[in-house]
Amino acid sequence: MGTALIYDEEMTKYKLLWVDPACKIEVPERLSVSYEALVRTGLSDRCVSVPPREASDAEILLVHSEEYLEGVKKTPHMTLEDLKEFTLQYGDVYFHPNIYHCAKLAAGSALQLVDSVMTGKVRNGMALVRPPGHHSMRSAASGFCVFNNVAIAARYAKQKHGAERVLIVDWDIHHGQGVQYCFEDDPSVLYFSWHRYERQKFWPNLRESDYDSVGKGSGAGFNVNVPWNEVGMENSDYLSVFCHVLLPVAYEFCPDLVLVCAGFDSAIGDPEGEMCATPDIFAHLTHLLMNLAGGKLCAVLEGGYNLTSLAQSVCQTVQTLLGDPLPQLANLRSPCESALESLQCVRSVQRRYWSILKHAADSATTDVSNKRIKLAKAEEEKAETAEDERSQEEKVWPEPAERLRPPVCSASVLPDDAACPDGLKRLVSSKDLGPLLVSRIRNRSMEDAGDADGVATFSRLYTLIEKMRTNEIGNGVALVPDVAAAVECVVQDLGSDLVSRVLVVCVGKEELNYATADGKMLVVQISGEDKEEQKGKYYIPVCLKKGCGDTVGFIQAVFGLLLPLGYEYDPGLVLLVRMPGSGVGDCMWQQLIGLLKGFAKGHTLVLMQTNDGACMGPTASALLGHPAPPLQELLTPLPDDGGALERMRERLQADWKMLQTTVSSGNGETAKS
Ligand code: SS9
Ligand code: ZN
Repeated sequence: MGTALIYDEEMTKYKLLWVDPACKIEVPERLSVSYEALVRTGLSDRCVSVPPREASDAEILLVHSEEYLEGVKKTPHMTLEDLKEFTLQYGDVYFHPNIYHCAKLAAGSALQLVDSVMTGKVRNGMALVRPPGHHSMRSAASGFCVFNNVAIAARYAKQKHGAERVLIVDWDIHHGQGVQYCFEDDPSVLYFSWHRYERQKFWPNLRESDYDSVGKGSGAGFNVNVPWNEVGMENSDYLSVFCHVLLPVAYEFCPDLVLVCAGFDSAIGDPEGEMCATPDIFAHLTHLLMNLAGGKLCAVLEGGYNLTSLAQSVCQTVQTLLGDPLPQLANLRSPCESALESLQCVRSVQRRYWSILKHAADSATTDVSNKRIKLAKAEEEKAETAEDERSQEEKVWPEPAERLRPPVCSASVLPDDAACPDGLKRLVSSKDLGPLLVSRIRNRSMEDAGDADGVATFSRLYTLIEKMRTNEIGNGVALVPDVAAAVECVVQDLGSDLVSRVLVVCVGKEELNYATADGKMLVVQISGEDKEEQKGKYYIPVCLKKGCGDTVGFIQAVFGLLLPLGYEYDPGLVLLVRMPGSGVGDCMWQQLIGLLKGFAKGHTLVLMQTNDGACMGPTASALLGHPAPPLQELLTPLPDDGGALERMRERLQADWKMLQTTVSSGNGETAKS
């Protein structure tokens, strides 16, 4: 389906013409180094190149006032002195004779991208633009921004393409107050922003950037702010907010289009953000949004002021849009106390508006306010001492690892009479397993499988896993006569020789006949039955009282439990098991496959029962990387069965830190060091 890339050298042709320490970081090279990195890595060649255009007056007026537009229109003819004076009425922004032209191209680029995606010319895309947009307001420039590119694009998508719901994800490290103001009372546009805040001490120092600004009137709940009250946030902090706030809310919102205010000043090395998330985190943030809205995602550049970190982050984003395997995020730490406090506050205020967060802890009934005061004190002390230390040391980080596409994307292991779906490579030949393995496999109970058949299937499975390990094959699906026996065989006899950690995701009820205590595998089982007790750290049964067809419950389990566990466990292989009669719907199943591709560099093996072949089509499609259809049902959520899942998450937090969503009950002195 393709990925659009929009870039034009013209947008490098304006710069700061006088001395202004606040603006000196916003340089033309931001755009040229980003583009050159895409060219150098061959990524730009793989994209569909779409030219920008100028946004029209009418389009700019979708967001801005006539007076403001008329004012900006005069800037190309101004003298240097006039430009300086015009600039003075706004904060942290500069004008240049060519910036009006570039601002029209920047907004027009966002519109070209929306057109390309909404008409189905491409699946998704990115626009590299200057000036950025998210700070500019109806009648004011701000923070290097002239026109609000993404806000204009959202109104345009509604008006021109009939989008009913637009999600804006602002992962820039600054609060896009311009976007917030634009859609504050509008329930059709959900604005999410995380931002460096430091209890209002960080620019733009607004009270309304805090977590309790949730939108107004009918727009209440459609503005989600996550303030960072400390610098140094890491990958785990970002992922926690995605898993525990943004994604559940976004899935419940069910957008027709996702727009990303893609600022990379939230990455390590940035002089503004001073955060520690590595450029490969943007691969995961992008991936996690790519199955919303049927895959329709437009990323528009905002900030990013460390040229190295910026270029790497842009490449990670575009490479993910193109569908390449995700980088492994090894050694995730726990989210820090300050991040947990923000998380807890956001969840507690948003739970009123989103039924999927209904069971989140209510901060009013816990001791978070006391904790806040202590934390704030600790943060302040840390900020003081850190100030001088930081100015001396330059951050260094390794270049992101190469993300190699396997020669074969998806393969299948099928009985001879089953058809192989288009695009999958059928594995026929297989290696000799050797007598020991053959006898181990024969000893397993496989009553309905003929002996020779069974061994042949498993030797093909072995080949498949081996080829995934060596990255000759990306992922695969196998139809087996007895799923339960096959799982046992794979985890005990086949997988364990080849990969050190296997994440087993079991949908539907299965009797577990193997030990999980050694951590070589982590089993998460989502089913409608409630017999099994949790057995230790590595066997986690999740019971949905209404079964796997309960979309809200399933989504809660996936984002609240499965994804954070997966990120913390960092498997080398994902084994997705579909038990017969699991009751999971096709859309949910495809979403699950899509999301699990974020682990183990995309190496997922799906096991299904021979007579469950009807879902082969949807499975193959998801494995090949096609976007999953949206989960419309979430718009009208069923009342769910209470806080059982929340209680389970709470219990597991001692073992799995990525499940935490509240501050610990100790004192506030343990914030990130
Ligand atoms: C420099 C202060 C700059 C404005 C930042 C705008 C970023 C837009 N120390 N403040 S993404
Ligand atoms: Zn920014």
